[in-house]
Amino acid sequence: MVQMEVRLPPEMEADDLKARERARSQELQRDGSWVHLWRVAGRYANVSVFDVGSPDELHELLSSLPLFPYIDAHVTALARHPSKLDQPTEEERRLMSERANQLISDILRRVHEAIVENEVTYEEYQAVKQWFIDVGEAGEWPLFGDVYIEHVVEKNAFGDRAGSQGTILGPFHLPDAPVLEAPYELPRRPDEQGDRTVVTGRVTDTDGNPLAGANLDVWQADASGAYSGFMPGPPEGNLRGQVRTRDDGRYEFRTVIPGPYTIPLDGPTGRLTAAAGWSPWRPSHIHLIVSAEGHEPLVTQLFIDTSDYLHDDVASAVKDELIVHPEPTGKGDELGFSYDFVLAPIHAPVPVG
Ligand code: MBD
Ligand code: FE
Repeated sequence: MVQMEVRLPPEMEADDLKARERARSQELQRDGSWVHLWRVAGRYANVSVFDVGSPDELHELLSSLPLFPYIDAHVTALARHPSKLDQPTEEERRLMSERANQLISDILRRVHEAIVENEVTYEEYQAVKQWFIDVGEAGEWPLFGDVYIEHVVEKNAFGDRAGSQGTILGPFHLPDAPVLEAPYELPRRPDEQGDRTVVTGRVTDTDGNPLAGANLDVWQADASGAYSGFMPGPPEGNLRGQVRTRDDGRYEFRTVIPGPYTIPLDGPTGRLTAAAGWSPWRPSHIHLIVSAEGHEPLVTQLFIDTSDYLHDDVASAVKDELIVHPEPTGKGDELGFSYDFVLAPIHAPVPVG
C-alpha cells in the first residue's frame, strides 16, 4: 500500500506531465500491477495498492511514473490476513494450482497432438485464430460451449446420479423468471403460434415421497424456435416462468409446443457447423430446472417426440428417457403430456483433491 502526496512547484505548468502520468497509471492498472487507486478527499494525494513481487519491483514501478520527482511516497507492506472471509488457504491454493496445471497441460497436449497428426498448416492456424476473435465479437462463446462441450460435462458429472435424467442447461436460461400463480400458464402473446398443451406430473424424492412446493423453472423457444430475451420477435419474459408443485407433489402448467431451434447460421458457430457439414438443428424441447429444498436441483429438457432432429441434435443432449408424447386431451384442440421428476438427495460437497 502506498500513500502518495504530490507536491508540484506552485508556478509550474504541469498539464503535459499530468496527462503522461494518467496514461502510465492506466497502463499499470490494466496490466494488473496497480490494483487499487483512491483519491484522498480534498488533497492532491492518493492511496494505492500495488501487486508486486519485491520492494525493488515496487521502486522500479514508482520511479517509472512521470510525476515521480514530485511524489512523496509512504510505503506500507501488506500481508494476507488469516481472518479474511472467502480466502483460500495455502493448501487450497496449492490444490487449485495443481488442478489448473493438470487440466491446461492435458488440453493443450491434446490440441498439439491433433495439430501434428493432421499436419495443420499455418493458414489453418491463422483462420482458427480469426474464428476465435469472431466468436468473441459475436458473443457466441456460451452458445459454442453449450452446443459442443456441455453435454460431456453433464453426462460425466451426473451420469450415475439417482433420480430423473438431466441434460444440458444451454445458453438461454434467465434467472429470476417470474413466479407464476395457479392455474399456471407460461406468459405468451395473445396470438402465440404453436399447439396449446398442458404439462402435468409429480415431483418426488427417490423413495417416492411427494415434494410439496417444489419449483419448476421453465423456459422454451416459441413455435419459430426463438427464445425471448435473446432473439428479436418474442417480447421480454415470453414463455418463461416458475411453477410450484401442490401438497401432493403434483404440478400442472399450460404452454405451447415449441418449434425446433437452429443455431444462427450466419454466426461463427453456424459457420463452423456448416464447414464440417453438420446439421445446425436442435429438436423441439422445453427446458426445466426442478428444485426442492434438501435435493439436488435437476437441470433438464423434455423433447417432443414428433419433432425432427431427435436423433441428430447439434448439442448431443437428447436422452431417450426425456422424450415425451403429447396427445389430445379431448378439451378442444389442447394437447397434453405428463412427466414425473425424481430428485436425488443433496450430496455433501466433497473437498477438492
Ligand atoms: C438451445 O436452445 C439449447 O437448448 C442449447 C443447449 C444450445 C443452443 C440452443
Ligand atoms: Fe434450448
